[in-house]
Amino acid sequence: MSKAKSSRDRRIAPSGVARVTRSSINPQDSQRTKPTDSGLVDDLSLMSVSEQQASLARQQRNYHVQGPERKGKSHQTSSPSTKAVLSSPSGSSVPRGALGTIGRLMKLGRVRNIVVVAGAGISTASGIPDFRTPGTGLYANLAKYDIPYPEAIFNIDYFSDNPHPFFSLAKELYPGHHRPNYVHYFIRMLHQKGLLLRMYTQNIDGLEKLCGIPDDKLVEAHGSFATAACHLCYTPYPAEEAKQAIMNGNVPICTFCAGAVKPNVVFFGEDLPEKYFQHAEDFPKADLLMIMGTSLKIEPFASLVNTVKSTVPRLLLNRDPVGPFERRPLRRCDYMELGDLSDSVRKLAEILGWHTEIQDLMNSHENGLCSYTDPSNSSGDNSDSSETDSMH
Ligand code: CNA
Repeated sequence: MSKAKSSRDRRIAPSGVARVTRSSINPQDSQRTKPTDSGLVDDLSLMSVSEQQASLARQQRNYHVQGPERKGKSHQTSSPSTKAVLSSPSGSSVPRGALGTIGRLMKLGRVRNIVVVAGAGISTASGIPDFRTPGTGLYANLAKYDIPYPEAIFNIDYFSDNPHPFFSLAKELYPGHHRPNYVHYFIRMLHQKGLLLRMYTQNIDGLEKLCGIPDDKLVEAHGSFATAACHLCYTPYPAEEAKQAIMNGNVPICTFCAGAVKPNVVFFGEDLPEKYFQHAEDFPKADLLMIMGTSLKIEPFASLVNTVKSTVPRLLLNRDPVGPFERRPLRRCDYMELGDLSDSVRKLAEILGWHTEIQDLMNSHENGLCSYTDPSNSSGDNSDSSETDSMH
């Protein structure tokens, strides 16, 4: 396999905390549209008006904002009591904020090619710590691995000298101990609704495959435990044998060059899998980018989010603003919902009317019944593909 050079260097995060600056309604569109579609007018105008027009429209708007002002934290809260709600002239209220806007665009069929970009935060609800969350993240709990600095555990040169710290961590991360959570099943539902162009994940826990997202919809950008090879000469090694050795506290040794074998998880300084370069085709085609549970600190992955067209909505679902969402000005079509990811995803699912369907899918899949039938698929193929089932 040809491998391009990667640069998984840490990127210096820009300082400062960004607030969402949302554009508002286009008055001309508003006049053309029924009053009950006020939220919709607002949202669609975001796709077409310039910042100057939006600013003018803001001054002319008739709507009444209930609750706190729609700036800063009001976009970030997951508490219904402080959620901004717009009342239309007819008196009916529609959910506002990032999730309301994106949900309406999806319901209207304006979105057909969603690219999901994900990180360790989508798996914390499955009990797998992320890297950087203070207190619970792996970087805050590395004392037991006796390493000089946190990133050493994923540094290929350090591994060459001493593979034991990574193998200790690998014992915890190897797929098998954890189950996918609601967020994974939401992404699978995007696929089942025919909306998922591709999911790009940095995770190595295998939960995307385990929940039934098919291989051709998934790019595991930082590799996985599914295969193993010598870290020096790349000679493949049986993954199950590597796992057994690591679980028993041994170092699997390459039969060709006697180097240490490791699972094909991408370390700092290593090449990314060939599949990663599919991004050059996918991101220009995306009509919605969903960024979930990542600090966007690892390159080149982090910069992918800047390669969608500037008119394409980008939705960040995370605890805190990250990457381009830390900067001012934000893109006009940038949205973020800050807070617990499972809560945010569930709210979006409720707006879309998918919540029960996702729960049914999750329950049947997790109970091993696989009885869920995808309503969008008359052939009854429920995407519980053999590659997914084989991981159970
Ligand atoms: P990270 O740097 O730890 O960032 C995670 C982000 O998710 C942070 O911004 C958190 O605030 C946020 N977050 C965590 N939990 C939640 C939650 N419940 N709700 C909302 N936001 C939350 O991890 P990244 O993925 O950005 O870094 C990439 C690394 C992490 C990749 O190379 C992975 O291999 C590596 N990693 C993967 C796993 C896994 O596979 N599950 C676990 C730990 C680390």
